[in-house]
Amino acid sequence: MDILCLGEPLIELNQQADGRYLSGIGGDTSNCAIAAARQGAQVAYYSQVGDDAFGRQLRQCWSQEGVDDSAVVTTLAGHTGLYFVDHNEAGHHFSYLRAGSAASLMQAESLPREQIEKAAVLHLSGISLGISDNAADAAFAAIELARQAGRVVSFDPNYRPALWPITRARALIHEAMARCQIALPGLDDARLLTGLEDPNQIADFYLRLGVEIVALTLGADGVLVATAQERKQLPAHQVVPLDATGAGDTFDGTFLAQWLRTNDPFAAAAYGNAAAALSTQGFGAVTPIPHRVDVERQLAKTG
Ligand code: KDG
Repeated sequence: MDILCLGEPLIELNQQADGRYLSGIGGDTSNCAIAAARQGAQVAYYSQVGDDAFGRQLRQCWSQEGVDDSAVVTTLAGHTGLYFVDHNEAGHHFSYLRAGSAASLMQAESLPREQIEKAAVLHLSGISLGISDNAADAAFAAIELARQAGRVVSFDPNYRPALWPITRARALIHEAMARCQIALPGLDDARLLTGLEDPNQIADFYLRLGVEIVALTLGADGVLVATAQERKQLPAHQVVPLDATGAGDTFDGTFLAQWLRTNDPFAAAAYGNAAAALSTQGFGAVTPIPHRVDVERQLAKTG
């Protein structure tokens, strides 16, 4: 197994230009898993879904995408979560119906220990730390298991203000990040969480926490990749975004898939940068995620 993603998947209702809502699936770590699978990586997902039509829809999608969901638990204790995406001049906006969801009830005791120990990379996000105390405990326990097995841990802060206050998010996200080797923050989140403005200072902040690779996505300014030895800023691909929902998750999944192939964080970031740009060209978190052939075509076109 190349990558195991852990987090909360959600059913997505994404508002179109005509006001109608298009149904799909989302959830940052599930988006990341699908993005990695579309590049040819072997990917598994861990979460909990409700014993309901939405839970079955998610499983169907993972199976179509080749994401191994054998460790995902179906529970009667909670429902599958749901979110709406609305769009205005400022970009996209999320509203959630997720309180008490199946995923928020996940427990450290039920983690798929064997899968965590076998996957080359464990990927998680700040959303799991924010949805409930027990999900946060489960996320920290998963990080510990991966570390003890000598695996790489990757983390995207994905700060969602609707879930929790910034002071609590800061404390937990920094604590988690200090246990990871790969940091995949977006600039807006990183600014809020670190209190720093300058991307280079933000990269230094995460390197000082102990992370080995930082890939800081900068939106229209591309991506800044930093290790202790080297750093580079890669320019953004020139696209007019239609819906940026899930672009960061696409970056995460495609970066990880390419990093595992090449062991080169700069090549992986160039690849993820192209994939994330392509993912903004359609509505929804998952449908527009590109496959390897599309990303390679985009890279060839832009040199
Ligand atoms: O990055 C996109 C995700 O945020 C979206 O799919 C929904 O996971 C989600 C969340 O909790 O915001």
